[in-house]
This record gives sequence, C-alpha cells and structure tokens, in this order.
Amino acid sequence: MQLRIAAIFAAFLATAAVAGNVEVCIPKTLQIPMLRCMTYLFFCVVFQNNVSCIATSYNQIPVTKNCTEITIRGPFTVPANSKIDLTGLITGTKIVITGEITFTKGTLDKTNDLVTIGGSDITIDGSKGIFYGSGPDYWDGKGSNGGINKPKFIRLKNLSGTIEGLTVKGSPIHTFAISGCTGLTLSGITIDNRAKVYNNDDCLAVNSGSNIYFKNNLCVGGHGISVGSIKPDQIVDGVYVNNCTVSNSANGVRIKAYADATGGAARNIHYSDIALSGIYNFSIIIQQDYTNEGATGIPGGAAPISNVYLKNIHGTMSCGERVYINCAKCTNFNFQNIAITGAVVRLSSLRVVESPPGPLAVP
Ligand SMILES: *[C@@H]1O[C@H](CO)[C@@H](O)[C@H](O)[C@H]1NC(C)=O
Ligand SMILES: *[C@@H]1O[C@H](CO)[C@@H](O)[C@H](O)[C@H]1NC(C)=O
Ligand SMILES: *[C@@H]1O[C@H](CO)[C@@H](O)[C@H](O)[C@H]1NC(C)=O
Ligand SMILES: *[C@@H]1O[C@H](CO)[C@@H](O)[C@H](O)[C@H]1NC(C)=O
Ligand SMILES: CC(=O)N[C@H]1CO[C@H](CO)[C@@H](O)[C@@H]1O
Repeated sequence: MQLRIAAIFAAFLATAAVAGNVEVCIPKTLQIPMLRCMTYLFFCVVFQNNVSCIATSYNQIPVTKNCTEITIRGPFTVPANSKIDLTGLITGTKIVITGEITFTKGTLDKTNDLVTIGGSDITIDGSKGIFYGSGPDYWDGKGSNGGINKPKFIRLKNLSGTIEGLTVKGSPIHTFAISGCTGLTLSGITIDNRAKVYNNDDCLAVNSGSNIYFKNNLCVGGHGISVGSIKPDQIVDGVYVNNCTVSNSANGVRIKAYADATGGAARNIHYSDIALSGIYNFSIIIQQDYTNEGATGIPGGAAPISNVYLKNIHGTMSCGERVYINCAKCTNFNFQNIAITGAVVRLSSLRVVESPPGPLAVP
C-alpha cells in the first residue's frame, strides 16, 4: 500500500512536471483543472477496485466475498439477530480484521452462529481486531441449557488455513466451534469471557475435523478447551493444543463424547504445555458419558477415544476435582508431567481417577 501511494505521488509529480513544460501549448487556466482530473483518475484506477474489498460496516461485508484480499475494519456494530457469513471464500483469500466489531444482543438460539467462516487456505490476521459478543447481556447463569436464547459465536466450517491474533470477548456461549475443518491453525488468540457469572461454555470446541492446531492462546472464563462433544458420525482426528493458558474456567482440558455417538471418534489428541489457574470443576476431563445436561456417570463406547497425549499440564484449582475420566472404550492414553494443585472438593459421586500416573492405560 505504501509503495502504491509512493507510485501515485511519483505519477502526480511527473504529471505536474509535464504540465509545467507544456505550458506553452496548454492555456494556464486549464492546467490546474487538468492536474486535478489526472490525479483523480490515478486515485480511481488504484483504489476503485478495492473499495468493495473493504468493509467498514456490517452491510458491506457480503460485497467483499469475491475478493482475495478482504479488510474488515471496525469499529462498527452488527445489528441484533444478524450474522456474518464468510463462507465460500475464494481459495487463498487473506482477511485482515481491525478495530472492534460489536455484536448486538438478539434472540437467536444456540443453533445459530453469529459468525461462520469457511474456505480453503484462508489467512486471517486479527492482531488488531476484536470481536465483542455482548456476552454480559446474555449471561443469566443458565448457560446453553436454559434461560434466554444464546447463539454460538464463531463457527469454523470446512475451513483450512490460519487465524492469528484475534481477540474475542464476551461470547454469548461457545466461542469457537469447529466442524469439518482440516489443516487449521488458531494461534495467538485471546478469548476473554470474564464476568461475574461464568457460564459461557467452551473456549474451543472441536466437533469434527482433522489436523487442528490451537496454540499460544489465552482462554479466560469459560468451560475449557474441548474436543467434542462428539455426536454420531462426528470424527475428530488430530488436534494439537499447545502453549495455552486457561484461567477462571470450569474445566481445563476436555474430551467429551455422548455414550451413543455411533460412527463418531476422537483420536490423536495432543495437549501440551497448558497452564491452568482458578479451575473450578475438573482440570482434566475425558468422558464418554457426556450429555448437555451433565455427565450421566454411565459411559458408552460408541465413539471411541484413542491416542490421547497430555504433557506438561500444570496449574491450580479453586474448587472441584483434578481429573475425571469415565470411559467405556478408550485406548492409549499417555499422561506425562501433570501437576495440578489446589482444593479437591467432591462435586458428585461420579467415578474419578485421582492422580493419573503416567503413562496411564485406561481399559
Ligand atoms: C461473486 O461472483 C459471482 C460469480 O462471478 C457472482 O455471481 C456474484 O454476484 C458475486 N458476488 C458479489 C457480492 O459480488
Ligand atoms: C464440507 O466438508 C464436507 C466433508 O468434507 C462436505 O461433505 C461438505 O460438502 C462440505 N461443505 C461445504 C459447504 O463445502
Ligand atoms: C506461548 O504463548 C504466548 C502467548 O500466549 C507467547 O507470548 C509465547 O511466545 C508462546 N511461547 C512459545 C514457545 O511459542
Ligand atoms: C461441573 O461439574 C458438575 C458436577 O459434575 C456438572 O454437573 C456440571 O455440568 C459441570 N459444569 C461444567 C461447566 O463443566
Ligand atoms: C479486486 C481486488 O482485489 N483488487 C486488488 C486489491 O488490492 C490488492 C493488493 O492490495 C490486489 O492484489 C487486488 O488485485
């Protein structure tokens, strides 16, 4: 862009020089208007094509979808009950998000996602951008299971590429939900859902997909970094969560499957270098007894969980229990260097593995 502006000024100066030299031929009264006109044309030629690739308001976003370089420039507000649809992007598209984009509270329920992004080899630079979901206007202490309707925040659907540096604040419930993605890296993302009521669900939920990287991220105030919940025919294969901090959240790291999720599976799941603080339910929870209404205590192995690597997970709890593992069909769990301290307060009569010796084999 700087180069481009430099080029325009060079052209401008050249034009001025030429205009100056042809003084004899062109009446002086015409010179200034001509200069203006030529400058105007230069700017038009250079910028006109790209104006439609920059969205500075909600209504301009659909227009950018055929661009390969998109800028979404806040601050602006997304009206209540409106969604941002960035699916079907051209392969290789680069998106830059700057400023704060505020989503106004509406009445959409959890089957809706406020933002959906899909496409191949997409690069999103959010290092100067903030998505604000107006979470406090939704948070009623009833989470996703009751109370007022709450949409999920960001759905990544059939997306490959990288999302880097975005700050996401105040999710109504789930912050990132991932489905059908292969080869996706989320890095340097800050997810901040601090509130008086901690009820806004998973920081990351990988529902299906493969080779998902989630690294160098910060999650504050939520339900933890999750694989699942796995439902029938949902397969998660290859998740790499590295160098993340989870604080003031219900859970730390979590793999959850419904007991009867036939055709589903979670495999090759790696969590490493995870710092936890102020966790109040479970630091590590791996379960095949998940339901949205809470663990049943009765696991089912319809969706097997296999090849799980937990390494360098350390931190403190404010309440709750260190580890909950309840499996019917789990194989090849490897726990290494797990150090979790703090209160152990029984939350329920559910079967709990206290301090996993590593490597740990769960039948
Ligand atoms: C994008 O391109 C397609 C195919 O060329 C066209 O039909 C559509 O109207 C374009 N959309 C926008 C928002 O320009
Ligand atoms: C998403 O991926 C799935 C599985 O690869 C495919 O069946 C589906 O058509 C894709 N959807 C879109 C919108 O590309
Ligand atoms: C870990 O993540 C933090 C940001 O949360 C980053 O500053 C740091 O450089 C990362 N460390 C490594 C080894 O990548
Ligand atoms: C916390 O643990 C309790 C007891 O097992 C459970 O009912 C509840 O759903 C858990 N909450 C979260 C957010 O994980
Ligand atoms: C339509 C379009 O995307 N035009 C141009 C916008 O600017 C970039 C470089 O900044 C060009 O690569 C695009 O061709």
